[in-house]
Amino acid sequence: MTRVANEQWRSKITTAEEAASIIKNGMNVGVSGFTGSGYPKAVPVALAAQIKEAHDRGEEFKVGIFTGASTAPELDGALSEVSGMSLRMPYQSDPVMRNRINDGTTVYVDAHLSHSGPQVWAGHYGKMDVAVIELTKITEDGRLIPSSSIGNNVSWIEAADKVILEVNAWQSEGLEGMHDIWYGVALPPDRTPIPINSAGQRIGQQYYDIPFEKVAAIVETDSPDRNTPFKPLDDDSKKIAGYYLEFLTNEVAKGRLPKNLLPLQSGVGNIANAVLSGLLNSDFENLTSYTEVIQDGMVDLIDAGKLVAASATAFSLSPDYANKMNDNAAEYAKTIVLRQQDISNHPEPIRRLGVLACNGLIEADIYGNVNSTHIMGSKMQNGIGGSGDFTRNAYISAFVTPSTAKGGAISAIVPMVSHHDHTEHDTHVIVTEQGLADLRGLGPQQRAKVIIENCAHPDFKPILQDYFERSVKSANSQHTPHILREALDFHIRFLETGSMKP
Ligand code: 0RQ
Repeated sequence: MTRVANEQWRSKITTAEEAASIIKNGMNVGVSGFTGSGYPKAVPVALAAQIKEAHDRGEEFKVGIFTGASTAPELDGALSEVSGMSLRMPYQSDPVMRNRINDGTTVYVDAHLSHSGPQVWAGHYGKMDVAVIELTKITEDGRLIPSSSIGNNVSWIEAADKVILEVNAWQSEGLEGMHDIWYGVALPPDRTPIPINSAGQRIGQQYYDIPFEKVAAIVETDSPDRNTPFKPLDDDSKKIAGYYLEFLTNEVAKGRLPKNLLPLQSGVGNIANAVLSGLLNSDFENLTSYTEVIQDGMVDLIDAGKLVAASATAFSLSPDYANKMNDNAAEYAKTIVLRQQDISNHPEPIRRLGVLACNGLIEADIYGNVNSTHIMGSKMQNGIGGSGDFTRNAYISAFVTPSTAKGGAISAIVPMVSHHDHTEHDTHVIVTEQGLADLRGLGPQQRAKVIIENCAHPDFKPILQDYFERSVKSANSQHTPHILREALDFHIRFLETGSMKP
């Protein structure tokens, strides 16, 4: 049965190729999609084919692509394969896309996720020509039901001249009712307070408002989201999760956190999932979450009755969990609220609710500055994503990482970060499999001692200690001691020898 149940909207149904042909060289295109969910499955592939044909004829054809966050091989992968993107923002994690960014084919604007929609809407990137948005269905009475992510869709629909809709029959009809679209978002000077006082509070409506005339085409699809399986939890992830949960337990014991904690935010990757698994086996109850993605571990916590409200903008599930979500979406909608990303990641509710943030990093320095994006100060990995939105505004901001990378050749704790995403001011806790450094209330030199002592790998502890002690005695020893000529020696050594070890 068709998912476009309304007669009037049915008149707009066409093929992916027809719809893609609306998009021309030089256009800015806003697409749905966030961490591999809710992205359009057919139009970008058709567009990539048309770009390739144009390139084969020797014609210029590149577009600017704006998303919620990372997408999938059918979008970032397909368009990167044909070198079809002039610009990409605000977050990606696709290997082919990453190569295009690093070889200079595509300009990448690595923006905070909460800023990205409003900035485009306000015209900071010029005009948005077309939005391509995935839906679950169009109801008989013409309501447009979002799919497995909302991301920047509301901003793209508002900003674009024309909208192409993909209606994906793979998405569960049970998703209807899970979304919360707040049309109170405005640009300055017309902004008003966001009336969210608890993680699960609904403040808006369950469907998009899109003027009928603005929709240029509707394409029907039936394709799964890109759902990547999580690696089985390794010992280091379990240790890191253990230290973090012990820290939270102590905070409760000291009366600094309520018994059911505060709303949890959990970044991408295995360690975040290990923390969620740890919570499952803990005594914590009545937990809530104010975050950007719903991961497997959260579904388990909901099933166990431990997570009672979860706010996000998208799913980031393994294939098994995506199927489970699809089968039981209507039931999960009692606990999960999907919001637009300028609300899920907005500093205002994050501060008001007192979110406990937990994010990954590439490297941290001995003073607590964090690099989340660049390998050896130069190569883009993914992007800052929502990590800045949450760490800057969290009640307690933790970073979690293994203490080494590349089989032990690289220390994740370095004298000075080679690229800067989060400053010392926003880093309250660092956790590695070696231990936890609670940096709250400490000055720079105290922080250095506790980070090296508790978090650095034994292979690197002596050389970090040596650097710090010599910095303290050096001519440049003031509030935050550094020997600037040596501060990046660890990185230089790795680039020259393949190891940070001397
Ligand atoms: O490279 O795959 O070539 O081996 O970096 O490392 O260990 O797989 O890291 O999946 O935990 O992600 C910061 C990238 C960590 C992630 C980051 C190499 C390592 C590997 C990836 P290979 P892992 P994880 C809200 C939160 C920003 C967005 C964010 C991220 C590759 O957490 O993207 O936080 N964060 N969003 O070998 C050189 C080092 C290295 C290193 C790791 N010190 N030096 N290479 N690597 N450490 C959620 C969203 O925004 C959706």
